[in-house]
Parts: sequence; structure tokens; C-alpha cells
Amino acid sequence: MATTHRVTTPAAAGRTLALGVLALSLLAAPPARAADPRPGTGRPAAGTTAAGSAGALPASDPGALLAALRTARAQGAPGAMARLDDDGTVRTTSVGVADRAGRRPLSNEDRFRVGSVTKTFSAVVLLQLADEGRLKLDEPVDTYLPGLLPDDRITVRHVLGHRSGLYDYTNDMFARTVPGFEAVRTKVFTYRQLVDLSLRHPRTNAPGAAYVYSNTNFVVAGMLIEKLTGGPVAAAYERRIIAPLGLRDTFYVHPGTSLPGRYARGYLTPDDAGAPLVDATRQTVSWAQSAGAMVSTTRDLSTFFKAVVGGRLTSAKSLAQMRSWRPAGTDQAYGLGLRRRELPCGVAVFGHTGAVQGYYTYAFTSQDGRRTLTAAATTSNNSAVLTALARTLDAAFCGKRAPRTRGAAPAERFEDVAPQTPLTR
Ligand code: REY
Repeated sequence: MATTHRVTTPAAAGRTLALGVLALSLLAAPPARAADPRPGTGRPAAGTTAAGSAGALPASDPGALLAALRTARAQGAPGAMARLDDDGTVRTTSVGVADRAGRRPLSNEDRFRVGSVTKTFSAVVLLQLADEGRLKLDEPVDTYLPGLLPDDRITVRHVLGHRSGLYDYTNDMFARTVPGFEAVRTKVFTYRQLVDLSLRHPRTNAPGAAYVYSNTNFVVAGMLIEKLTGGPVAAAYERRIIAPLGLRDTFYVHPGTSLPGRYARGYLTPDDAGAPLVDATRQTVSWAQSAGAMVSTTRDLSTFFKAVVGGRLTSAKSLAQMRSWRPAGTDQAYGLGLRRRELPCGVAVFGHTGAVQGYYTYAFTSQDGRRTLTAAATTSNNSAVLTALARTLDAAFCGKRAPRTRGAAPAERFEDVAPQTPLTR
């Protein structure tokens, strides 16, 4: 059974809401930042116009969106959902269950683990610190965390762009999916322990020489946040992003193991075909922390990415840094904690993907933030589900517009939610 809800609000109401969020953001800004002029605040990002690109986007295709969610379910996800925010019109769609035992239908009100979408939150905090003159992107990490890394040429920018060469320790941790997960499900790691796991391996590349996605980078990002703010990352996310944007369903949960309030359970797909799904909902996510331990909803992630690309969380200069793209796989590029995907119809979208045991997430927005799609499925380690979920982006941003022709064979897509860990299906 599928549920689709459509709420149409006049575009003007949407703008009032955006202004409300802006006002709230300014009111709730910490004193240091309230005094700090942020030229990009509340204005369109550099390179966009007030009209933005949403007007130029093809109409979305709700039927294709529902079909993509149904395919994710048919491929093994107990539940799949999506929220499309299109210039004041909201459409939420969900299929399947939030809990396999209780058979409660999944809804977009359900919170879930967003995995690496957490990385964008971490990057935003560091860019705000750069705006406040407390951090320089091209400064070595060693300046702020002396002796942590063995190469003092690794800069903050390299870390935020996955170009440090720091090996991803999760490659070893999750080489065997279910035993790997069960070994860390209730573990509590320090950041330093995670960095040490990475440093047992040689660097994958010289600093700045190549893009190689690695969780280690955003563990270092978390250490930088804690060093520079003098408090836990949770407090920085709360004070700088969650409270100003009024994200009521967004939490950084670590080392607790439960999701607060109403949530969807997540089910890990074992490597052995036919083996039963493993309920992975309860875990510390200590293996990821500032690289992946956030909980949210489709609504809050849409609000967040709209605010990111709208320049409401950082200065325009910092947003331009987040959008300094390097190639990162077929039709993809990575900036600083932000991914750019070019969809088959040629439309570019901005956001992040997430994969944590039991959950896959896609959260992307158009360049001007006027159209946003957040989709999640309640299983992971299942590439067929991941691929099906990616089709929600095509449905949302390309609609029925034909793919651009690329020559004889369709381009192979490469998802680097967990790049070196083999996807089994
Ligand atoms: C780790 C593997 C995924 C998860 C990862 N997630 O790095 C970060 C992200 C936070 O990008 C696991 N896969 C799965 C395996 C494969 O265990 N052997 O799919 O749940 O979001």
C-alpha cells in the first residue's frame, strides 16, 4: 500500500516561511555570529538569480517517484519514502512498513538514521568557524590538532573534500557485513581510536592529489569542531544549525543507541543471499560519529539543504568554497561536505547521500533550493535498493524529460556511500 499526501501552499506562503526561518536564524544566532556580518545570509547563492533554476526545471513525475519507491521495496527494503518540496508544494510518499514486527505503515513523519548526510552538518559548522576567523581552510590540520596526522601537508580543505589520502577504516571494519556490524553495534570509540585505525594503513594518495571518499576525514572534522568550539559536536550542531533552522526532528545521537520519538526501524541486508534481514536500529554509530551519527526526517533534511544552498548558514564566500567541485565518479563531483550530481536529463542537484546499517538516504536540492527531494529506504547493503532510490531524484528533478544521449551505452553510475566496501547485490 502506498500513501501519498500533497499539501499545496501558495508560493508566497513558502516565502513567508523562508523569511520566518531566516528571522529565527538571525534571532537564534550565537552572539559572536550575530555580530559577524554574513554577506550570503538570506540571499541567493553566488551564481544563482532570484528567479533561480526551479522555473527551468522540468515538471516532476509523481508516478515515477512512487514507482521508484515500490521498486526499492520489491528489491528488499521493508519501507521507502520520499518528500518532494517544490516551490511551496509538498508531496510526501511512502511505501511499506516502519516496523516489520508491528506492521506499522512507514510515514515521512518517521525519523531515521541519515548516515553520511551528517558530513554536510559537520562541514557547515567548520565553514561557520572559518567565517568567524577561527579556522583557515588551507591551514594544515596539524595547526589545530598538533601531531594527530603523520603528514602536516594535509589541510582542512583536503579533509572536507575527501582529498587527504587518509584511509577509510570502515573498509576493514565492515569487510564482513553482519559480523562487522555486530562487533561495533554497542562499541564506543574515541575519535582518536578511529583515526589510529586509519593510520595503520598507508595513505591512499598524497595530500590534495586525488578524491577518495573516506569516513576518516569527517572524524577529523569532528575533532576540529570539538577543538575549536571547546565543546561536543552535538552542541555545535544544535546551536549553529538545528536550533536556528527549527529542525524539530534532528538529533545527533551518540553514544546512545536509540532514536528519539517516532522512528522507522532499519534492517541490514546480510551478504549471504536469502539470509534474514538484521534489525540494525539500535546501535551507537560510534564508528561514524561526526561522519554519520545524525537522526532526522525527510522534512528536516529538505529544510537543511535548502538553507545550505540558500546561503542561510554560511557566508556566500564559504558557500562558494563548499561548491568548489572536484570530479568524484561518473556524473558526480564533491565540494566541501557537499556533493553535486548531474542527473540523466542534465539537471544538476546538490546534497549528500547516506548509508548506515539499515538505512539509505538521498537528500538533494536544486541550485536555488526551490525544489528539494529527500528519500530514504529502511535497508542497506543492497545495491538494487540504492539504485532504485536514486531514481527518485530522476523522477523529482527530470520528470518525463528524456535523458541526454551519451553515445551507445548508458553511463555506469557509481555510488560512493561506502566506496571500498563491496556492495553485494
Ligand atoms: C559503511 C558500511 C557505510 C555499511 C559507510 N557509511 O561508510 C557512511 C556513509 C557513514 O557514507 C554497510 N555495508 C551497510 C557493509 C558492506 O557492511 N560490507 O551497507 O549498511 O553514509
